[in-house]
Amino acid sequence: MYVGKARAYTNIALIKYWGKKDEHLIIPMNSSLSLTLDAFYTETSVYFDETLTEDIFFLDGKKQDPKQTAKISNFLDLVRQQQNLSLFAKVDSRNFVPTAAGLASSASGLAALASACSTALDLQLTETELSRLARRGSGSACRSIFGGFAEWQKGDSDQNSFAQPIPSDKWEEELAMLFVLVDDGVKDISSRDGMKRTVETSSFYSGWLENVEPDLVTAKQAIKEKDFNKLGQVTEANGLRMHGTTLAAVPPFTYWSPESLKVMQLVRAVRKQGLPCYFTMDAGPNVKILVEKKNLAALKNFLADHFSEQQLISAFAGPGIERIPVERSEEL
Ligand code: 2P0
Repeated sequence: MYVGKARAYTNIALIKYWGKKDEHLIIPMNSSLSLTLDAFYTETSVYFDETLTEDIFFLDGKKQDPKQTAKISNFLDLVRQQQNLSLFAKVDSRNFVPTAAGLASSASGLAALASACSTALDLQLTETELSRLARRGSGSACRSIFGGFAEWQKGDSDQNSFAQPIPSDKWEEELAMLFVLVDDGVKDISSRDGMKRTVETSSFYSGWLENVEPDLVTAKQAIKEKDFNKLGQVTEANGLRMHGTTLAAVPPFTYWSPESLKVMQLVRAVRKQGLPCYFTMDAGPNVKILVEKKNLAALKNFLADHFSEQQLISAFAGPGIERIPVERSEEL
């Protein structure tokens, strides 16, 4: 039996990944930039074992059906193929999120799985190689190999599409991200399907591509200069543009709910009062607000009139991938 275990933290993109050039290899249409957070993470153990007759996937202690297991199995197939290995595996994955808020992320999940496989099979991968491997499971997972700010350089092949840390002089330690949970339901359109439909049908997609590389340059400059407003403005604008592309898709769709719009308006209102903060959203209705740590309490106070304590979850910059020793009692 070969065993490995790892913990990976989720990341939120400030400059979004939206669209694939190669769906099989998961080569993106554009580069992206993210902040890895401490509040949400996944721990995954993998056991490759000769007694297994199929892959088995447990999520939070519950055995998953074949459809849910397929994404995991596809990733294991890739590892098996690369290593010339024929053993099936049991994957035991646990999402650590502060509430049952539908915030489980494929970024932390697939990054943890990639690292657990690498440990189990003693692959001795560099961080770059691990990022490339995680990318094949889920694009955004390649950024969760690193703590703090990371940039996924799109590249144009399996070899040169991976994330790397952005030097920041630890500026991220002064920042926070406040999650405003407005909905915990399962999303109608997965990000994978949403980005595919947008690339294939949205007449706004070319506008997205025109702007995203300049946005990335601005974001990196802001990090270098530790300019919070510059980083916030480009984060908010980039996120809005990503969501704009979905409105022109055929058929059109949106991840926004009325509550998401309410949060956006509140962010603008509090900003007008002199508290700098900026929102971003991903493939769902929850809103994330980038704010300086020193202003987090005031922001929460402002939002407390509109949302319950459980709906407001604070996150701070988190670490990169962590290997975890497997306890003997945990073995298969
Ligand atoms: C991001 N998202 O940059 C963007 C913004 C969602 C919106 O990466 O198909 O789960 O597995 O590569 O990584 C979510 O997409 O998609 C995502 P796949 P993934 O964070």
